[in-house]
Amino acid sequence: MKNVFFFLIAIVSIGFYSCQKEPTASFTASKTTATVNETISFTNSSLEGHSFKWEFGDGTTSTEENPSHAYVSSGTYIVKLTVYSKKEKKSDDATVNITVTDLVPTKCYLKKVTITAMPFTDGSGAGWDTYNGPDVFIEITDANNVVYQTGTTVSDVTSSMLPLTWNWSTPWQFPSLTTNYYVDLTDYDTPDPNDYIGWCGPFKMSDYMTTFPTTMTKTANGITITIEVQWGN
Ligand SMILES: [Ca+2]
Ligand SMILES: [Ca+2]
Repeated sequence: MKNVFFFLIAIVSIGFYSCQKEPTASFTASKTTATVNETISFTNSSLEGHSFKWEFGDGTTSTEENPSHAYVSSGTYIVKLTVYSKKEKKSDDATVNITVTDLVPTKCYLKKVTITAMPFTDGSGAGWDTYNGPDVFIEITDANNVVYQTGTTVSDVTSSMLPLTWNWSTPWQFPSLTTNYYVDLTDYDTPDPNDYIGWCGPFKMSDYMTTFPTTMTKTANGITITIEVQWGN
């Protein structure tokens, strides 16, 4: 009698067990390397899954069967899918590593030009303005003297007024990343004649496209200029 009882328990257990099929977790990602904010789709290929829990490795989760996700910062993330049987009696999980990199900038914008040094006399030792300091304005030019941008004039500049800054409230996009741009300084006085003080540069953005700095400094013709840029796409 005792044996029959245990036999019945065993039958019931096997019956119950066989109702609870073992889930097997598996999935694929549309890409395992992505850039920031790029959407990655996940395709669930799990077997006998009744419900799903996705952990994207950045603190976010989903219970969708086939979710998609985008990462807001670079890094390596482990995506974990946990698959549950009915009533979550059994589970299995699978993981995939996703590497997220920052988007490489393809555009550059000028935000600010700062003059930290400039000559106050010409080659003959004469001042730019007979009466007082030079009235300085800047132009962004190229090697062919095409003028792309012109900064407002700062009157009667003296050395104690340095550094002089020009800001672009709307950053100006460099039309080409491989062109040498220059900052030209001119003294614009009346009635004293206008004088070309000199150029500083060149600034060629492609020279900076491995480290993507936001400031670059050049010295030429006694002029030292720092430009501030913004990278974008
Ligand atoms: Ca002058
Ligand atoms: Ca002046």
